[in-house]
Amino acid sequence: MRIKKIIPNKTLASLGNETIKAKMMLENGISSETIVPSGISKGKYEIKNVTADEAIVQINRIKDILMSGDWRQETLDKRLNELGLGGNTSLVISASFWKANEKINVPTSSLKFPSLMLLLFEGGEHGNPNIFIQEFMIIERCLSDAISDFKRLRSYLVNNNLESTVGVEGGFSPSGFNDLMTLDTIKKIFPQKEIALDIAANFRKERVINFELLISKYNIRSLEDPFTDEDWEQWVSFCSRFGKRLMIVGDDLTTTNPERLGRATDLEAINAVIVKPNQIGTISGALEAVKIARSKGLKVIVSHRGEDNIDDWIVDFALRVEADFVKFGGIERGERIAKYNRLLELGMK
Ligand code: 2PG
Ligand code: MG
Repeated sequence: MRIKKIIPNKTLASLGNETIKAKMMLENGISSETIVPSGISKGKYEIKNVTADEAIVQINRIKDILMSGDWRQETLDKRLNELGLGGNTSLVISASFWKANEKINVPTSSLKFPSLMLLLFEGGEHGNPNIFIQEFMIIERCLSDAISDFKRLRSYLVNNNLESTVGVEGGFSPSGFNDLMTLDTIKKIFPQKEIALDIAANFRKERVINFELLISKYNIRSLEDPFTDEDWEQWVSFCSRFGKRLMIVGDDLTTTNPERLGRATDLEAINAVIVKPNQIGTISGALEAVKIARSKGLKVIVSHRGEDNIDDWIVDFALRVEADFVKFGGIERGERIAKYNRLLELGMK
């Protein structure tokens, strides 16, 4: 498939920073417009981004190469990797091509919807720093439950004169709260729901969490990045002890990077993985990570980023790879709502 046109531009993302967007037209007349997100609590093994201005310069510089080839997703992505571009530059091209070819046109009954890791509270780099854990989520099987649970939590906070401001991903982040108060609140309001936490340990190295205590006291099903990305020994011994009961999820540990993921699975350090295409810079790289994860029996969680935007292609990506879970934030803030709206549009109940 030939690319007929690509027009780069910049746009503002959810925290007011510029990000790259591109319009692409293929030879068959199908066109797409794509915006890429960026992380806040980024893993150090993620591909590096360039500024939106530099990304525009890079795209304009390689336009002739892009328009002279007859591409499949893999051949395009391979070429993008060889060109040494910023991760955001290569992803906006890769995802535009993917979107033009793979975006789901009509909802069909064969779509398999993932469970939602619905963000209720956030702290760390994303919200009130007295809350040490970055993300407090509950697992929802259907969207309508997620919507009503999120509203219920807001009403609880408002009725109890607690602050209902939200953090960067639309989770509540009351200034008087700490980790245990947050978990107690979730337990009180949603006693039946399974809890998923993103510890994002890279960003709070000085604070040690007693995971055994947490697991015994709360209905925890999933722990993401409980240790730093260098702490392989702890990951391995934790996974051998708790891997049968819990999902132990690599994110900053694995950064959607096939090599890091291969190491993590060989060592049996994780039993689930976060997939974020912008950590690796191409759709093929992310698909490769999903393939490795599947071959090792890992659960796949497709995720948005801390600084996101109104584009919703990550939803289609999650459905195409039949993700087991997705993380799209709270049901607040336009850029998060955009993802939930896409799920609604595709027929998720
Ligand atoms: C994470 C993500 C998304 P960020 O750590 O899982 O929630 O955050 O994009 O800031 O890395
Ligand atoms: Mg994470």
